[in-house]
Amino acid sequence: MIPTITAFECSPDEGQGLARDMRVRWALEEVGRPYDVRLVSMKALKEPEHRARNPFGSIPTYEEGELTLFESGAIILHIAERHSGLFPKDANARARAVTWMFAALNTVEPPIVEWEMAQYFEQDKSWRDDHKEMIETNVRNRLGDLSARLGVSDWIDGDFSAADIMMVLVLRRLEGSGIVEEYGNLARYVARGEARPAYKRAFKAQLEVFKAASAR
Ligand code: GTB
Repeated sequence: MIPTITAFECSPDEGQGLARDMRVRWALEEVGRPYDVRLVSMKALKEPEHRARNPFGSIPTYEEGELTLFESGAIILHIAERHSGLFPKDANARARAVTWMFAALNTVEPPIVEWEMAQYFEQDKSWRDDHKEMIETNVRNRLGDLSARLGVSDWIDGDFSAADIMMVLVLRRLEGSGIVEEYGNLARYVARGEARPAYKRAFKAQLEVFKAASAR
């Protein structure tokens, strides 16, 4: 059965792959699974039909037969558990990959999201610079620790896994800030992820959506 995912009808990032449907697209491309996409407008996100898929009115969601999932982490976990290629076979290595998925979502992403929010909503605030300094320190603390752990490895824990999809895309949210580039191994890690054929297919697919929306 071909799953259906949801994505923005017109993504605010103009197709740069920063919205979270990119995580699901990349995972499905890695495991070689075709998928359908239901595009949702910002208004439709908050309507009952979409809230039945995701009570918080967000993308991405994932529908496969009777099953409907939301939360990008849960969706990637589901895909990785049901198809080979995204989790190691060894049980302990698999548990570590899951740990790194949680680390990406619960430890690395929160200060990055705060940084992003500050870019959008705090530009006109008198306390903007002080807050920005604090947020950037928090982001650098996380990236410094991550960089130290990654070292010279290609991927975060052994072979490429679902954890790398999550971590690379979380780091991509800092694009344009120059912060990731301060950590050469993290910048190369992101580039390594972006060079994967599955990533490129996923990126192209979501960019096409934006191009089609702009042409209308
Ligand atoms: N924890 C959930 C998950 O991981 O799935 C978070 C889901 C979420 O926040 N989704 C966002 C959304 O639907 C899209 S990805 N927002 C609309 C809403 O809630 O009303 C966040 C996002 C949006 C846009 C950009 N961008 O333009 O750069 C980047 C990231």
